Amino acid sequence: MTQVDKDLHHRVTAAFEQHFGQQPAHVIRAPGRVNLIGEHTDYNDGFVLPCAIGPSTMVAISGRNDGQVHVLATDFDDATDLFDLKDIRSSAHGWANYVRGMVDAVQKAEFELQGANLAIAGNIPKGAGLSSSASLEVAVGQAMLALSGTDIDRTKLAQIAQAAECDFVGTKCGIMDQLISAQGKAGHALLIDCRSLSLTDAPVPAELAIMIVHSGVSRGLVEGHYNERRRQCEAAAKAMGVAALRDADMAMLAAAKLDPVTHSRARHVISENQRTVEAASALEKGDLQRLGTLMAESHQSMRDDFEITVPAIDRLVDVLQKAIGNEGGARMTGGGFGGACVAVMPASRIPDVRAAVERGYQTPEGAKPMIMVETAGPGVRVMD
Ligand code: GAF
Repeated sequence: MTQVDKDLHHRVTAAFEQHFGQQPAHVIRAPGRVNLIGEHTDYNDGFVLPCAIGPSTMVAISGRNDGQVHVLATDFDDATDLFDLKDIRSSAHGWANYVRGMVDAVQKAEFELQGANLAIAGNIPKGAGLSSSASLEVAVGQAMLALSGTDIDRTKLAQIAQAAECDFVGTKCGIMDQLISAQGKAGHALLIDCRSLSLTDAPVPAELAIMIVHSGVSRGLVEGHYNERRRQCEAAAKAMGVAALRDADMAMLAAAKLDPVTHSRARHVISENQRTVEAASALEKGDLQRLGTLMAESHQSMRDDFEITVPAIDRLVDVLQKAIGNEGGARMTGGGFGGACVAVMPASRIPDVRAAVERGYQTPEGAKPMIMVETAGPGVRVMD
């Protein structure tokens, strides 16, 4: 266990013991993720290339025999929640809906659950676009199932977590975040085909660094923008007569009579799918120059065609790209409208790229940005 994991494990178990006056039966860890390339392609049945990262959400759990679920959220000022397994309704507290929604979705998938005490603690920066919510859903689902001694296929667990977010929370997300949190593999990114849900290993060599820089612009309430993008993509697919934009190509797009905005949205997705598949092969060949070009094109497409970047993010990506040169690349990562950028480069370049970012970029509040250097880590697991 890394020191960071040990600290988080200690924090969640200590909070559990203090609040519930007993020891947890299990502690579950589910990681956040960074997506190297392939943005807003997942809900278009396309391709993504994420990896799980070190920061995670941990859930400590023990059983109850009254059918109730009691929850302590250590990262929300020790806020608590309580609900009955037989009557799960939406809560006025945003964080609680990820827990309620996941428990509800697990039951709707016909798994038998028992009541539980849960304590939650995490170290994924919030609002950074690094999937703190998906990791919470996956950790809660795995914890509830571990308690009832039920084994679950990890892809199935991710599908249930996606359903929780779409149906209970109301963000019509794709499968990427939940699937990589569930299926992540140490030392690897995964090329995910979001139609077949097949996972192809994309090894990240040890001499390659993944740097994540938080722009300092928090991704606030972005469901509205996100759901709108999804609707536009579905409208484009329908107009072209295909099941999903995964099935469209540039010739079909050129022939289709789409309004300019819908056209641009579709162009992003069609081109991003091609870039993602090619990026996986550039990574495999160690062709950092090509990978960098594809990441730059991805960012440009998110900025101009999909319109999900913000000026601070564009500035940060510019600083990163200039510092890295042709030895790798940088782009915004995640759903957009704020959050973090991801950069890939030889590990030897970390000190000078870090210095260039600290010199060349300030958050909108005038602070130094948060910089994390990550290695690809494993997916969800029951720690004890
Ligand atoms: C968010 C969503 F949750 C993912 O499903 C994905 O669409 C991503 O935005 C954009 O690629 O993280």
